[in-house]
Amino acid sequence: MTDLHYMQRALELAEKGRGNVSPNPMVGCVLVKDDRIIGEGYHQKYGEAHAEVNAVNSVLDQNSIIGSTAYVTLEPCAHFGKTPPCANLLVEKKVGKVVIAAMDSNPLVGGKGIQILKDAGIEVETGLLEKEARWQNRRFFSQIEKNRPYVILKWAQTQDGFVARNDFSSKWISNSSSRQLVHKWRAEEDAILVGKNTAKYDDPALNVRDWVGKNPVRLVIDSKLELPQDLKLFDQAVPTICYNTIKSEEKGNLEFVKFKSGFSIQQILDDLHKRKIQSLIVEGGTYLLQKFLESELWDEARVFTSQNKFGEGIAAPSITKPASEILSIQEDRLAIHYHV
Ligand code: AOF
Ligand code: ZN
Repeated sequence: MTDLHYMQRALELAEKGRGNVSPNPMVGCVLVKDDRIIGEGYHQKYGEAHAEVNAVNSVLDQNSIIGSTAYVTLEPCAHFGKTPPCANLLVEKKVGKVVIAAMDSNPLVGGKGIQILKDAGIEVETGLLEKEARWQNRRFFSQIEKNRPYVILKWAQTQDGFVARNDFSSKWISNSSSRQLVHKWRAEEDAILVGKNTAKYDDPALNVRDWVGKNPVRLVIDSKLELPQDLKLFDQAVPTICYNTIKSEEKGNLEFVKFKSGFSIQQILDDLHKRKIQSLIVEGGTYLLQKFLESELWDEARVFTSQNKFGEGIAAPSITKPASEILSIQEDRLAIHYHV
């Protein structure tokens, strides 16, 4: 078996932590001796043991760890946090070599974990499947490197580039399977945001109904507090924040947050960052999506394009800068484009 194979396994293990470890990263670890896996582990739950600890604990004959190779998807930690440093554990256990996929940009760890290993004479290799590891933890890395949540923009448009008719109706752009996929996406993110017109004309519940998963925190921008309070968004069934310029107030599950002068995308992202919200999906409308695109404060756009045409209506947002990587997936009759 190759190094690649073992790191792939470590990534697979890390994936098992998805949904249970945020805002910490998903991490997987595989211990290999004489080309056999002698132990494996992953970070299972926020605040609990790190991947390396679980991998070490899974080994029956602890002596066999001496001289083994550890494959970890993230640089082993160097700090006394909720658990003692994993780099020290690997040194104590006399691991012979450590292969790391991604460096940890957490200032508590960045480079220090590797230094501890190297100082103890352990061979260290970095960068194997780094791109995959960074993608897996892209929400964690955004939080720690950009000080803002990972931002996903989502909209549905007709083939001729409209998100709605002039009366704001949007029937027949999305279908039941794309709507179900959107519910899956909602369950994967910490927060969901819409602008005032979308809240008013669509009256969306912004929850997860067609998928099993947790509801994201709902966010709406209503600068002058003009939205009717009987909208589904305000039903207090899910924690909800209404950004405005009038008042700050908490009412059960509904919180009003006042911004002094209008609002900016950056202000909202700063507020979410403070709340340790790692990811945000923006579901419209065009004006708000366009603001995100123009400010370049976004990471992914997921665009459904239907086969029908409206001829006229409300124009879809447009991605001005060419995306560095475009993945196109056919989903039923809709093309989903991920611009990364
Ligand atoms: C994890 N799981 O498997 C690894 C982590 O809050 P603490 O004390 O658990 O420390 C969290 C930091 O530890 C995290 O931000 C990351 O930098 C580092 N590595 N964290 O939760 C793990 N290996
Ligand atoms: Zn650790």
